[in-house]
Amino acid sequence: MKIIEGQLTAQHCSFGIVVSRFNRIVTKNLLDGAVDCLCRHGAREQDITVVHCPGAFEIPQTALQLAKSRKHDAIICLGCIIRGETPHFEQIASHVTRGVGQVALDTGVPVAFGVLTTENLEQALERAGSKAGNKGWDAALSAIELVQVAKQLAERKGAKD
Ligand code: INI
Repeated sequence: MKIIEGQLTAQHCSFGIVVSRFNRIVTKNLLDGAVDCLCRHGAREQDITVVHCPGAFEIPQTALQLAKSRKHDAIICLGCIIRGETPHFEQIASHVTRGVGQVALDTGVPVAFGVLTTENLEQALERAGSKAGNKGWDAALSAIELVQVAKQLAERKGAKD
């Protein structure tokens, strides 16, 4: 039986992070968490590129450009959509979810999803570095795992089992 599993090391890997400014009080914590996770797993700060975009709606288009640059082993998408009084919450949430997934499938670059969708600001803050952990940190860890799996699959390609 062959088992392929990504090691949790970010050494010698390059990451692009797309983070939206809307609900910045939350997204800055997601960004801090993601960078902390990458560095704790061996990434160097100079191998991390952070791109800011206005809101969650713009995350997929920004991530697509970053992925197409082929400069990063993985992209991490961070944002925060709060239902609150936002009538188009569902539309933005489904657009960003589908769009980010599409970037990964269209480019083949691993993309991790760290976009919060919550009912209110309190829930969002809980998921951005307080009692419910930090979803930016979690997304970065997924990105590391995806990079390592992708590397193993690429090495295996062409080699006889
Ligand atoms: N963008 C968010 O990232 N989160 C939100 O909660 C949000 N709300 O509530 O509207 C939001 N809207 C802005 C949107 O993402 C775009 O930036 C804007 O429509 C300009 O294209």
